[in-house]
Amino acid sequence: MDTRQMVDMQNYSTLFSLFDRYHNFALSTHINPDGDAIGSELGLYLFLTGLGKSVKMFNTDAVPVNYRFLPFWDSIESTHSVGTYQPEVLIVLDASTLERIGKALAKTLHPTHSLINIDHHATAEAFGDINLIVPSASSTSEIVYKLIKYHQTPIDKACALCLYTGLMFDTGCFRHSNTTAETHQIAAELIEIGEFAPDEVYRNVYEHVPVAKIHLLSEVLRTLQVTDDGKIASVYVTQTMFRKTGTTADAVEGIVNQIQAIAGVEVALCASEMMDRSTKVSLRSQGCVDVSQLAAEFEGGGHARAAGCRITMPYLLAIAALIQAAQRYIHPSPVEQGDYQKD
Ligand SMILES: [Mn+2]
Repeated sequence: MDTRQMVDMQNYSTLFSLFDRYHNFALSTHINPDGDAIGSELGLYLFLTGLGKSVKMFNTDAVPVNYRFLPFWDSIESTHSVGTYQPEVLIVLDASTLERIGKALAKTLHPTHSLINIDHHATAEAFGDINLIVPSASSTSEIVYKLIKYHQTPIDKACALCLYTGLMFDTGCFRHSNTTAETHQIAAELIEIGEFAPDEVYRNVYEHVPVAKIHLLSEVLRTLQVTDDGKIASVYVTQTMFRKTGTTADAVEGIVNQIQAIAGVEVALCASEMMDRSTKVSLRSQGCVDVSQLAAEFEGGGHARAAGCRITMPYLLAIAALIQAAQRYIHPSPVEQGDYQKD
């Protein structure tokens, strides 16, 4: 075991002592849950129930249809189900702030003893009593995988499928820069244990696209604009488009990745007009610009290559502000360049 593993081991051990001490656990994850959110939540649920714990899961938003092939997805309850229930330990997964689980849920769900935060976002806040934040991990599912390994508990079939799904999703099917030899090794082990067909997992997650989403995509692609230097591409989605195509905000997921694929584009952004006329923005980078910094300028966060923020401006103004800010990262002024070289 190397030094890094020793340090990890100590962090995980603090959690294990809570697993020994308490019996009632609740799990939650971020709003608009994605594959890693659901995968890590169900994976940890299966591990803890396997230890004989009483575990409840509460999410603000329903499990997206394409993750309903995962075991126990229908055990995830809504905010309304919390009532007066109080777990001894609340574990929040894949959420960089506590509010990311949803404001109402964050106000309703309180542990009597300990709040644990498990996350891999570089901008994660240490809002827990115990914070297992591992920015080097590809996904929260990978952290949960390691947690179970360090605990020396065998991973069961159902758990392997959930964690694999999270790992696959957050690495963009093993093509993003967070994909390493280790990610592939973990994936291989999970496939062996889970005895599932990886191509079926892929199809379940990505190839059940409702036709309404493709109609929305065609509307959105018509709004494509690329800056003169070819480095910033943007699209937007309006409430009118949602109404016209019969879709909701969750149909926007993935569109920004298509914009990012344009040759020469460094920063891609997809802006969604929200009901309250504020703008939700997804940002992607090819690597030169750290979009988590760009998002942070607008009180958002995320990863260097994938981030997001919400701006209280109409979408066209929000896009203009973001493009202006992004230009500074792509073409730093001589002063900023000087500062940069000093570091
Ligand atoms: Mn994640």
